[in-house]
Amino acid sequence: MSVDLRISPDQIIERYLSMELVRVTERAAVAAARLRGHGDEKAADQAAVDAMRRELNRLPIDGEIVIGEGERDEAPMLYIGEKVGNKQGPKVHIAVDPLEGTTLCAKDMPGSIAVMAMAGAGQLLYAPDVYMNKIAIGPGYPTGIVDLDASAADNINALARAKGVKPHEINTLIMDRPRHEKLIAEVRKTGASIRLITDGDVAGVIFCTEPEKTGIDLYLGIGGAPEGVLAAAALRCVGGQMQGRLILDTEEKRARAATMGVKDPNHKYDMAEMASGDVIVCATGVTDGGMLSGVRFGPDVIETETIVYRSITGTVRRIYGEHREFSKFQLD
Ligand code: VTB
Repeated sequence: MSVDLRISPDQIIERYLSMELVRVTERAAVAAARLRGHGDEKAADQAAVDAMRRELNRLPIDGEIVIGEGERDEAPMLYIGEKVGNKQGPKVHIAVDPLEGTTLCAKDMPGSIAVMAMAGAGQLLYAPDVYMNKIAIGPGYPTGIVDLDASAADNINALARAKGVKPHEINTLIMDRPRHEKLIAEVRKTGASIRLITDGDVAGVIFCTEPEKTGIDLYLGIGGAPEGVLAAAALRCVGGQMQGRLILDTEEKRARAATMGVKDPNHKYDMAEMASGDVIVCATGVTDGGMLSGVRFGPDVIETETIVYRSITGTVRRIYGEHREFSKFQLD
């Protein structure tokens, strides 16, 4: 009996590539985790970048990095615009953060991950490496219930009403940065709680998708734009709402953004403008965190935990890997 294993072109990204992406973030996570707790952010990041790039270049794709380690002149690898893959496959755009939370990894603190997103060409925002002001909530709320341009108090009150709770029962997540002093004071006035995180706002935004589990209803504040696009891609897969605005506060940044196709420097991007079409997002834990367990190194087995999101079906898969052939990680 012969079995027809052909996959229709529109299913190539998901059916064929999602497992390949798992390998990519697994490799990056294991490489970074080897340097976990060694106090060297740069080395851990470099290890993750090398491993991720190596794996990406094996994939049957004609890929281009649209969110990466930086712009061409500042990042030798996985820079924005770099072509990856063996060129024998679909044209795809890729957003990567080989080690999201380098400091968390260097200090062996919770929450560092290796993360990437893949979509058809033109479906992920081509964003420069600048800051982004972001707001995000999980699924189940009317569209537009929160807005980046509304005050924190208005957003918290609207969300509380929609959730049927008091404002002090709303839990927010904000990055612990001096730039958020005013925002934090505003949120405190409403009575809402704040989880302050030191790094890792991709996961911070994703936490909003499962408030019962994570305790987080609302993400607020300014983080990296690359992390914003990756988070928007994940949120698109499981539902939720997100808006982001690039912070282009100098002529130089506006010019850089313009070369990447940003027409209006003040544009408020919604989730679908940051990630559209059939998107796959894949993340592997480096250190233990609320979303994923970190890599475990045993004498004979390396264990990994990876989450894979797909936008068209909303499927979320958790993949626990037990790796027995260490040579594939090229650790020495
Ligand atoms: C974040 C966070 C990262 O950078 O977006 C943040 O997700 C923003 O920049 O883990 P600052 O650190 O300058 O505030 C990280 O903390 C590190 O890349």
